[in-house]
Amino acid sequence: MKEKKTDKIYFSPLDQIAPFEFDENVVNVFDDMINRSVPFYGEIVRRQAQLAAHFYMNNTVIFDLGCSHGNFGIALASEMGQRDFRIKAIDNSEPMVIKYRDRLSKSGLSEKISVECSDIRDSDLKNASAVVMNLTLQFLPVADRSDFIKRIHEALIPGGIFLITEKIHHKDEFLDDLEQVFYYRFKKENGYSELEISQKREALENVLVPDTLEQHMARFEAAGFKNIAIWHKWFNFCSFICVK
Ligand code: GEK
Repeated sequence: MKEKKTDKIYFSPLDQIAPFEFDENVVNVFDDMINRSVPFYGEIVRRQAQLAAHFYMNNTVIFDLGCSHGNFGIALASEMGQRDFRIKAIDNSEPMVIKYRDRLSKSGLSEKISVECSDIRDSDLKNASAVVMNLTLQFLPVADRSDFIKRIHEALIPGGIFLITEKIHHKDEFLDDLEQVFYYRFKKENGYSELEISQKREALENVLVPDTLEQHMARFEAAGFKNIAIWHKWFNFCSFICVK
């Protein structure tokens, strides 16, 4: 039976907390970490796979930017069944990419899904009927974000969709604090201790930099998206759909 690996990375007190990285330790416990840290993660990925399957056009590509070890790609493949499709998945963490390729070869999907190990900012984006970017824009330098969203808009065919999920912060300080309180409550309910929560928070400081909902909306509009909607929101997590 496959052993379920539990995230214990910040379980013991650490003398020094290094900036968070998607290294081998994280990759080994990634599914446990993301499911216990992102509310409705499974639901979000499943609905995005259904949306991407709905909008996919023959002879186009679906991009998964910051794909990690491929939960979206695997969900999309199951949604597509016998239909042909192409995904180009990109991540700059080598251990993530190795694990994703291993999953693909075990499930016979290597022809349909290609995985590139590179910075998404250096990637060649074009001919896309769907672009998915979950919990990844937040790791790019703030100064690069608007141009990158513009490139995504340019890469989409007319009628194509951009699906993005981000951790956000509220522009109102009082409500921002309230969202944090409920977020840490969620993590505690999922078995993380106060120490784990605070050490992880320190590791993510200046690494994961969230925007407000309004900043995201303004950026999507400036890039040229015509129809923009929030299709899922839970306190400080938000999933958008933008149609070109
Ligand atoms: C999921 N989307 O399972 N270029 C390429 N990859 C990057 C970059 C970059 N500049 N910056 C970060 N990454 C996935 C979850 S995780 C989110 C995404 C999280 C990659 C990084 O290596 C990691 O795999 C991913 O973006 C973010 O739906 O764990 O908080």
